[in-house]
Amino acid sequence: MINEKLQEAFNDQINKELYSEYLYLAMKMYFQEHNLQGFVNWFDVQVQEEHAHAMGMINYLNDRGGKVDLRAIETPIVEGSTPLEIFEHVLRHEEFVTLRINHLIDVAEEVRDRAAIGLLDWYIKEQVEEEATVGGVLATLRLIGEDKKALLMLDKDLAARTFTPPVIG
Ligand code: OFO
Repeated sequence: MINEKLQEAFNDQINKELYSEYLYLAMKMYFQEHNLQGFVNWFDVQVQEEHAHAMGMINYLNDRGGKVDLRAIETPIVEGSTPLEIFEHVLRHEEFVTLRINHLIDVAEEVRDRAAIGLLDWYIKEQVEEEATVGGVLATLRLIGEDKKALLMLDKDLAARTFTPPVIG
């Protein structure tokens, strides 16, 4: 059986992962409205990744005989009205998620749940990757500035991103 405090922390994080999915879906809609189909694809992959992150935690609670408590997902608010501002928001959001995963690790360590620590090790590495990927797009957007042609070239690049279901744990 899983410790109750850790179960609560997992349930809270499941909600945050589902919120991330919802937030990126809202951002995908922004790019859909602006007809930047490569960005649409990039966020579509992001949505699927966040869903997989939530499912990884749901499956873990199930495997440990825990109780999954699905809570209301907050309305996503997309901060910013340009691709650059939106990616700044994505980075802020991922940094926040990294903090929350670190908190979850603290709880797992406090209750000495080694299996959870092993699982969360995957999540913390994933956060390093997420922040690096987002930081890369953000750096390109800063270089692009107001150059519409360059923005369309980036859009083309982002169209190549594909989703590979992650092997979590
Ligand atoms: Fe689940 O990593 Fe982004 O939020």
